[in-house]
Amino acid sequence: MKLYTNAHSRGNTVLPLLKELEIEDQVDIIQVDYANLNQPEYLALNPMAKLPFLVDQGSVISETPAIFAYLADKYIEKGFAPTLNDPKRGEYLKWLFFCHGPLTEFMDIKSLGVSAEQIQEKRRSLAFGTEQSVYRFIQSGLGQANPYLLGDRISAADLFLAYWLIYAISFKIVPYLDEFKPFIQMVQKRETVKDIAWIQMI
Ligand SMILES: N[C@@H](CCC(=O)N[C@@H](CS)C(=O)NCC(=O)O)C(=O)O
Repeated sequence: MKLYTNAHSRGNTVLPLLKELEIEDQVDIIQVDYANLNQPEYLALNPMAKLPFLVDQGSVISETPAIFAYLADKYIEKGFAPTLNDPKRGEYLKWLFFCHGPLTEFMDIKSLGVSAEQIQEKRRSLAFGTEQSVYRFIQSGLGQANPYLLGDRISAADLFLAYWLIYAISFKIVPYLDEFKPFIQMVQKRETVKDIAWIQMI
């Protein structure tokens, strides 16, 4: 497999997953400058001209949560994804999709400086609804976490949510609410991320 990424890209979130799955030796890391993403060789792989993307046996997997889901399924024996017939799988997918959908939209809208009044006015068509509903959803999920989102085993969804929260909190898009702390601190203590500066920066 080849993972196309660079030091500034959200491809950084995939690197600890490779460690967690113990597959670092099976993935070549290809460094690509953002400035080169519009070259034909990269556009042929990802017409979005974005990083990261993973290539496995001729298939191109772009979109970070798709890479998470793909790798966790490919190495399902490592326990980072519930199996197909596990009822927890629906909740697992819910968290991956929530982070990539409503949470990402919310963060983009906030970082663009859209006012609370505009958000309120457009809330029915915005995927995240309101700021309050985003926090309520995460607080409720973490309130039921035991200690991970799906119970006593960590999954790729925990890693993905933790990265998004750490990123959003460090950029002051989201406040570091008390309800987030035990979960984030638990993920920060994992051996695979202890040397990753941006994950430890809050
Ligand atoms: N939806 C994509 C977004 C990827 C994305 O926005 N990547 C940024 C880096 S974090 C990028 O490649 N930016 C380079 C550019 O737009 O020139 C995902 O989740 O993987």
